[in-house]
Amino acid sequence: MELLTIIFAFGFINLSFSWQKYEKPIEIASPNKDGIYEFDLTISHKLTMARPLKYEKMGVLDFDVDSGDWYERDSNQLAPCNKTDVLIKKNEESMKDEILKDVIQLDGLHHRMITINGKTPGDPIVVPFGAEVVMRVKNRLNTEGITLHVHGLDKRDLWFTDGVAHVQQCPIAVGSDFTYRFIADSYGTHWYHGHLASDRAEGLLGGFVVKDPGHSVPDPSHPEKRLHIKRDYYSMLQDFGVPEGREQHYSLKEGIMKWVSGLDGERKNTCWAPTRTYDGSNVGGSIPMSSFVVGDKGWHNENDQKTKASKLPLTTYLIKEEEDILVRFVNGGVAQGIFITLEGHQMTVVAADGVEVKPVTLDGIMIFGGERYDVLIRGLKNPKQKQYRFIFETIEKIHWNWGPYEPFIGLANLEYESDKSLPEKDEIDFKHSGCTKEKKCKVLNCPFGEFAERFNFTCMSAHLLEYGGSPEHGDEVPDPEVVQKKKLKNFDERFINMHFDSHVDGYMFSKPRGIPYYHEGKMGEVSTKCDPKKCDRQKASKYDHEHCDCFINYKFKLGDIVQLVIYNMGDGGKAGTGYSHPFHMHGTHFYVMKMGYPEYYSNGTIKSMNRDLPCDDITERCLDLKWRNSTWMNGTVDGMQKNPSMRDTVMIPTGGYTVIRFRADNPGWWFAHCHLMLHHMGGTAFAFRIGNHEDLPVPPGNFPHDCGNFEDYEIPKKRMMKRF
Ligand SMILES: [Cu+2]
Repeated sequence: MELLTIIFAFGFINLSFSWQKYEKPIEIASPNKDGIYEFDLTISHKLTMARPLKYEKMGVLDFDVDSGDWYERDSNQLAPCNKTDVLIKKNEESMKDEILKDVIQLDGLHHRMITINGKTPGDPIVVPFGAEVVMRVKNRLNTEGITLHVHGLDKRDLWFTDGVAHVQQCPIAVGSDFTYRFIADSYGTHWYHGHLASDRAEGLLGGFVVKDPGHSVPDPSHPEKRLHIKRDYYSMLQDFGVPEGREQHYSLKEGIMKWVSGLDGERKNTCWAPTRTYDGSNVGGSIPMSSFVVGDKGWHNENDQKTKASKLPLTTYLIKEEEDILVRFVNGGVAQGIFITLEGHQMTVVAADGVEVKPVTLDGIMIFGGERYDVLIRGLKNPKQKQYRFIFETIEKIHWNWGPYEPFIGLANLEYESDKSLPEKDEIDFKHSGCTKEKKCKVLNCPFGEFAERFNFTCMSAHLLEYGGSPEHGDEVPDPEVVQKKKLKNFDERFINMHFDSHVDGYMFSKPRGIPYYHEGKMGEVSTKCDPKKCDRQKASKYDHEHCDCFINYKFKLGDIVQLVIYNMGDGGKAGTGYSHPFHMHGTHFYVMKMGYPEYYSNGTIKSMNRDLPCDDITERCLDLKWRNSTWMNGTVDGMQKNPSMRDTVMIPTGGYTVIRFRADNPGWWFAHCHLMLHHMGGTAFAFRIGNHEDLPVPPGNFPHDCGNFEDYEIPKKRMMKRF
């Protein structure tokens, strides 16, 4: 009986431990007898760095770096105060794994996290293409409503299963269950996460991969050949903040973000200030970090990572000499762009946001919130050390006061399984000494055009990635009509300004109080209309929540080719500030046609906004711009990628723009937003509807219709009388 309960609780995910020394490659799940892939996801709070004891108590753990021992605090409330550290186990590997099996490490400190079946991140869900998937979400939190969105699936004809709170469904109430049933309709590396406020920052996230048993990737050294990868790893990356998710939001809202002291971790007594990236614009550095978390492991002490990495319980991927492994990187974090390098190895990107690209071999990759890169790593013939380190850096480079700034770092291990005895090394090449003036290192996806001359790196813009067909996908090529450079029919061209923090076109998105689908024709009852007569978009909107918070929504005609020019220019910090925004669209993949950058000074910082759009006075808000060169209108922009990659998330460079295209062929109510959590929560978001109301797939009859207001009512006379 007990065994049955356990199997039921975990659905068809393989039973696996939370804490394990080595990462396990992903495995395709098994369907039930009807061929359906079912997953039960019980969502509850759980403490990190603790293990369950009897009677629902937790044994609170600490890890001692120098001895490599794990200690447990005495859980007896009546025990003397000084008796807090009990050595639970010496460094004996097998016993340690057993004791730690239920532990969530994260940054090695004690946090209460939202967990999925007792883990965060949740176990990767891996299903074949076209699988019918059921995710039964059981909200067992005490006070919070939640939803789940699978980031990367198009949810074709199933818009109401996409999980955006208040746009597609009501939040799942405390104590309730909600079943998502859908088709795995996009190949590749994806993830699921909560889509209500800060829930994803507090642990509500996990992997989602669509791959077939015969999955293969292109062989970078033989273009005609395909590789079948044995060890296929999922790697969720997070910038784990010192303050928890909701605190980050309230601190911004309340204007207390300049924490000076009183925080956890090594930066406790340092005066923290915002930071800038290589081009002088802001980066996600508005929140002090405790640790990068890779999978479920990180470490809160940056100095320990710099000096004694081999002693730390870090995420470790195994590789053999000359073995090809795949690492599927996902930036599931809240704010930071992450610069990934790997000591002694190059990385070949074979897919972006799950879609195969022509392989590109690189020395570094920058990955932003919501993005995914599948990276092929070839084991060395003669490794010189046991562990090589993945180095994860923030892209912070300049202090707010324009002085130099050292990026925050985190690590994971690539460990050789070798017959030779290889030395362990704690000297890590944080300076990237392999990159020199003469032989600069190539980095994909900078949020700026190029590194300044003094850096030994060069940038490859994300729009230069090319679509790569693959046999298992039927070797399809990009929809030739959509990507043409010519005056197009049924072509819908929009210009959207996402420059100022938390805004879209001068408004701030506020969610409706009812589900739009059920309020067709009377949205005014449950939402605030965006009205340029009420909201002074040119000036006041930044702080005018009364008039500028509204339900921003765009309508696209079913079947049209849509081109969005999302630009990031104008006042709101002027040149040299502003944010590069990772822009994510639900319901459709899009082609990345072009990225335009600003002009830079020779020191790399922004000199002036890109000139393709007429934002010449940076004290202006530069709303409602169109191409300076009118011959670029209606589909003929110069410099577009001919064989563009297909993404669902893309960076909008500060001072520049990104052109994307898609065919509006998936009718539904959808959502698009900046994937920086604070920008999303602040209002850099819009809803959009593809098709007319009548074109939309109708949700099942018992789909919860509304989460709207309960209006006042009159107490019937009779009942009032009874009181006397
Ligand atoms: Cu943003």
